[in-house]
Amino acid sequence: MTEDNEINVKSMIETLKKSSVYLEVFNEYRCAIMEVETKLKVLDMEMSMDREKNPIETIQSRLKSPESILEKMERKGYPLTLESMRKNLMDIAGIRVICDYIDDIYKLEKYLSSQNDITVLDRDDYIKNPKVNGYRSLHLTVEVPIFLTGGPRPIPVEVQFRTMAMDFWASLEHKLKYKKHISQETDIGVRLKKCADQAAALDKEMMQIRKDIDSYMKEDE
Ligand code: 0O2
Repeated sequence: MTEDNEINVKSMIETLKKSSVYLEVFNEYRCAIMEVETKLKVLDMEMSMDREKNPIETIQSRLKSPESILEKMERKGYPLTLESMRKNLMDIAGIRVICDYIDDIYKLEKYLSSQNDITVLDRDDYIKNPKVNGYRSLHLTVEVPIFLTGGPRPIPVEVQFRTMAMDFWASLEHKLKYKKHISQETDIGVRLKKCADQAAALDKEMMQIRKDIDSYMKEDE
């Protein structure tokens, strides 16, 4: 890309950010994030009654930036129109749910997916099937209606469920490898994968310790 083109794209993005269409569309995705976040917080509160401990450690949300939207649409070869963005990009609204234990992830997924107004569009279980680099998370794309003055509008939201150990690894790996093309076969790739496997072993052991403590407490009652 020449410098001229770069300036063009940047100014186009800046103009777009100020347009009413942009604000309207992005507000819809913001509302969808609020809807799903509320559902997760309600589940977290209810599930905490059983165990005296909330299953969710933190919830983070983000709207994909226009720069990142443009990059993804160009990379995937999608037409650069609003209609195509709505149809093809499922991760404009993104929520990351950090849980204590792996079994909490699957419970939350089950309770969220079974709600009447939620439609699961896609599911990638990178916990049962980690990526070759060791990345683990459960990705769920759900569609949720937002209720506007003109009626309901279904909006997709990508929800990533992770444990704290998975998040620790993914956050550092993202920072370490960001914009660097480090192949999986290199020493760095192999060592990062080893760290991901160690984090997974830690998750498994912590969950087992929690289960052992639970059964010990039951025996004691
Ligand atoms: P951001 O800012 O988090 O959105 P894509 O990769 O986006 O072209 P797809 O199918 O949506 O296509 O990708 P995928 O791999 O199912 O999920 C993409 C998101 O998952 C990434 O978003 C990351 O948040 C996370 N992710 C996936 N793989 C890895 C990985 O190997 N390492 C880390 N650290 N995170 C991963 P983006 O696009 O990075 O940006």
